[in-house]
Amino acid sequence: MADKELIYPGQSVCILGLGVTGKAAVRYCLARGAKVRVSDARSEERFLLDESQFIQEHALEWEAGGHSFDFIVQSKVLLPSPGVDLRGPLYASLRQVGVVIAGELAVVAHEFNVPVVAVTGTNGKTTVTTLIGEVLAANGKKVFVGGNIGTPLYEYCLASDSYDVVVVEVSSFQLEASGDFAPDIAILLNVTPDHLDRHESMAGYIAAKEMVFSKQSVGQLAVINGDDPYCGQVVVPKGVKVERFSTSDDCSLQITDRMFRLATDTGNREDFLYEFADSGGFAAYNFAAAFLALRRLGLTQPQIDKGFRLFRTLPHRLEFVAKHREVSFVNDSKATNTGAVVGALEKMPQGVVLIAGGRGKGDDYRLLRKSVAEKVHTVVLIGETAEEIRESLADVTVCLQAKTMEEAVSKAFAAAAAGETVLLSPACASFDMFNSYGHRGNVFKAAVQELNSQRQMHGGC
Ligand code: UMA
Repeated sequence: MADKELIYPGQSVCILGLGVTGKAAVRYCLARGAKVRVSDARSEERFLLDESQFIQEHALEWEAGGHSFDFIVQSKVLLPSPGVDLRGPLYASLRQVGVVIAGELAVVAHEFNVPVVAVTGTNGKTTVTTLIGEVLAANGKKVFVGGNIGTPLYEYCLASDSYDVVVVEVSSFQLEASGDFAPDIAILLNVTPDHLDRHESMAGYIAAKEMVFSKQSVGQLAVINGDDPYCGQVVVPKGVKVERFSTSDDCSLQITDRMFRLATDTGNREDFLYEFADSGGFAAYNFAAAFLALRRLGLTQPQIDKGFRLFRTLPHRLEFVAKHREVSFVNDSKATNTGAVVGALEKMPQGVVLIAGGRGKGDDYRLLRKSVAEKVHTVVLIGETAEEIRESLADVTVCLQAKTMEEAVSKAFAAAAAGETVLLSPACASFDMFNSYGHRGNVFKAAVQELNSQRQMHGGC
């Protein structure tokens, strides 16, 4: 069955999970005339407390406290939220009796009549999605920016406005059930271990990432990091144009010190200065990927240059917070995997006190050993993974433990000497102690400010 026919008047649909995606899915399906029921894993009491108004407003049939075969099987189509892990016997049984399981990308795949840019990768997705959106907007384009960044694509379908371009951040969870979704430009920024509790292995994680290209065809573009070994394993369908960005000279865009060297049709190189971008590290790769997409969308070099210069980096990504008694505090709460922490430490001078830990995602913390041994003299561990990280790092650095972020900041500050940096770069998700990485970063920033006011009260300088 083509994805096009999935949701239509009278179709019976069950939506799994009533979070951000689930609520948008309800409104999308009702707007398309489907019959909708909802199943959520939250306890019945919690679910009613949080959602009774939404349920009443949309007159939904529902179950809570888990997902049951008998409830779901009354629908022909099942729309899971990205957080739902589709392994397991329930989903196998539902498939066996003919229930179609489709993620958001599969459902909306046929809804686009403007160019779609999809951005994926382990780190930098939100930055590159935002960057492309902002450069387009700065050049007068009406852009819908959505996906994993926070606004479901269902909202694009429901919007009364018309747009020139859609830019969507896509996660491996969303790609797992992406059906016929075929972006005109698909970007793969990098792949390092993440979400291995869900994808089981690196092979499973890469296979999910590869889905961003799998339905592309002739005339569409794949933009891929040419320096990343895992990205090198990805297969792109025949006929799809591939443009790679890397530091070597045999790719579409060569990253050199402060310059992008672009391959042209004549075989020569055209240079583009990027002095405005935070050079080195991930930043140059992020700008390079965005550059190739923007060029493909028809923007000229001066137009791209203008947009890049206006761009300001997002919070919680190596965000400088404050300096107290010659100790710098940096908030990198968005670093929820080891690859991101390694990238952050690469940019740090010697003498780092690292605050790390949280909810694990199957990552192997031994991947931090080299960078930590080089730059970090003390790690302050928080959250559920504290012991696991300690076991991975105890012989290369001093490991301390803290129960709260406030305690972690206080211990880190005490361990840091003048001229050193306290870096929050957790390598883990935040949900064991906080609502989101943003919440975690804000609590860190507040604790740093509190430290300052306490010192002022006690007459510190
Ligand atoms: N639920 C179930 N059954 C389950 C799992 C969850 O019923 O097996 C229910 C929960 O009780 C809750 C709802 O589902 O009611 C939550 O759904 P969800 O976890 O899919 O989250 P949403 O609120 O729909 O948000 C999702 C993305 N979340 C995840 O992928 C976990 C958001 O990305 C995204 O912004 C939003 O859709 C819009 O696209 C967040 C994220 O952490 C920021 N993403 C991961 C990442 O970036 O690393 C992939």
